[in-house]
Amino acid sequence: MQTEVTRLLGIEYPIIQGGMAWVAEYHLASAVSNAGGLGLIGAASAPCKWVREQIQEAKKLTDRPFGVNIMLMSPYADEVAKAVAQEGVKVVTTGAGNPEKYMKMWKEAGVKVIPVVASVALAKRMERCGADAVVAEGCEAGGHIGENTTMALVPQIVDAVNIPVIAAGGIADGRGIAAAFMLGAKGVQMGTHFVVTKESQVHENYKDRIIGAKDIDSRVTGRTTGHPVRALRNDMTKKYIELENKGASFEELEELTLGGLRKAVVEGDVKNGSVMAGQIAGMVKEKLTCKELIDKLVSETDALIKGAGFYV
Ligand code: TUI
Repeated sequence: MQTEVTRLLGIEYPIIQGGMAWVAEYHLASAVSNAGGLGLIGAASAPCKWVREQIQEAKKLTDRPFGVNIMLMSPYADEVAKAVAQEGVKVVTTGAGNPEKYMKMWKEAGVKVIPVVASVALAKRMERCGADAVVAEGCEAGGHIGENTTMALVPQIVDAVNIPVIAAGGIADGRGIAAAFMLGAKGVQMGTHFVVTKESQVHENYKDRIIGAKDIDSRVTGRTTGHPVRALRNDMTKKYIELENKGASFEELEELTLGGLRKAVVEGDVKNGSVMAGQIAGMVKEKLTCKELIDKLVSETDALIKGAGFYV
């Protein structure tokens, strides 16, 4: 499975683990990198000190490349952006914004930069300012999302830029990876399936909620506030959507979700917390190790790409 993405990043398989807030910590990231993919530490809204410690711990557990995802709405984004360059992190991905102002610093430090984008316009802008690749994330994904589906977004971005495109959103098995390749992607990023891996440190209640989810179990909150977020339905999403339909203020809605992801990931409160997950949760049925998952993804994809069963 050598592609432009494996060559760019010096990894074995073009499979990137999403930089999920509260979920993507060093145990998970190093396990994914050791299994031949690219593990990411999700800086989310965490203080810079936490991110530095995570990077140092990951370095102890893997000699292979790993990356850091910078959530651009974080109050610590400026500090973390500098820290990753100083710590010699090989790859940075960004989410929930435009990372243009950090690009020069990262390129000078030799960091490979892969912004996550949800539109053709931002993909083109990222290519112009020196991005090495982009992740095109469709709205099947969990967490903060854009408007377009992966099926519609990926080929439009592939046509618009000359850098490699990595598909994300709605991918959980070899069929999804093979489909992404057919759309012109040179790699994939997956989140939800990695949440339930053995190395993932999230509360078992969160993992079990994903394993038990059906195809229609996710909801999007925050469409009215301009911050749409996909999570599995529960008391929180129900209340949120009711309030939204009543025209509640941004502050009222924020109060409902404040700390919600931590509540679900750390405390296991999957009723009142925010159980962010993609539409593909309904397909995730097993808690595998990262190596078992990646080996399974690679053999499923290989079988499809090499033609076995492709035309039957
Ligand atoms: O960033 C993500 N997913 C996330 S971030 C996150 S933390 C959070 N928690 C609660 C509320 C809000 C965020 C949870 N999940 N994915 C990458 C992504 N980026 N998806 C969509 C975008 C995006 C959207 C708009 C990127 C850029 C953009 O516009 C930037 C601009 O200036 O044009």
